[in-house]
Amino acid sequence: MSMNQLWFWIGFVGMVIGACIFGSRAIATRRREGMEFHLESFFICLTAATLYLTLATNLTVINFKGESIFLGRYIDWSITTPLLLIELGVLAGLRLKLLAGVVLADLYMILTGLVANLEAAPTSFLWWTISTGAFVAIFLSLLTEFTHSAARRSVRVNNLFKKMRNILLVLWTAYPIIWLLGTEGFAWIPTPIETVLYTIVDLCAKVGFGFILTSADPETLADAADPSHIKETAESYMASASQMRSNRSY
Ligand code: RET
Repeated sequence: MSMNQLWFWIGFVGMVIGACIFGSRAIATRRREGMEFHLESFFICLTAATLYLTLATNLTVINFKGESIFLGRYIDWSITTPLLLIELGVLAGLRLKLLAGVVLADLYMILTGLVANLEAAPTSFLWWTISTGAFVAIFLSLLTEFTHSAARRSVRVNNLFKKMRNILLVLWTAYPIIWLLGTEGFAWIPTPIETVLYTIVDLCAKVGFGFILTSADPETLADAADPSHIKETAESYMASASQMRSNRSY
């Protein structure tokens, strides 16, 4: 078994463990508000486990112009990264339209990242830059719109949001850096090491992130998930924005 394959199996087992933890938490909290966080974390790990299995068994490792492309990784990301952003959006009580915009930017980031992977240098660096542009837009929206919206929620929900936002920002930043260091970028690290790094960050961003989120105090999660709260947060945020506009002197 190659080092790549071994790490795909490790990724698979880690994600299955995550799915079991969050699945059982979702069942245990099924009659309580806030169970959606457990359920979403379960589906994130289930999706990743499934795609790691297809990578480990070579189904989604494709040969393109003589190079191995790990397509399964991109299929996984295009499903799980929107789900992770939706989790944060619900915590922040973000307006649905804004959340939809961020999810679209995220899909654009993953798809152009795949193109960067398929292309040869130097064009691949152009696509990396385009994909990183979308990443920067997401990064900034988390620090601005998400953060302003979360500031209108209860102190405990806001604190949980800030913790999860910071973890997400740090972990996600690792991806474009690994790409640059890896074989598709400057080739400073060999492909197997790149696979090890992606697998470790993936496990932290899905199992670790989900574990911290779903271990939060159940009252805070119930508060965060309350749909009337989310609506109120969005409305008060919009109202203050229009107030700011009418106060502005030209
Ligand atoms: C690529 C390469 C091109 C530039 C950028 C990338 C970003 C990828 C990211 C992936 C996040 C994945 C997560 C997975 C599961 O938990 C496509 C590597 C910006 C941010 C969080």
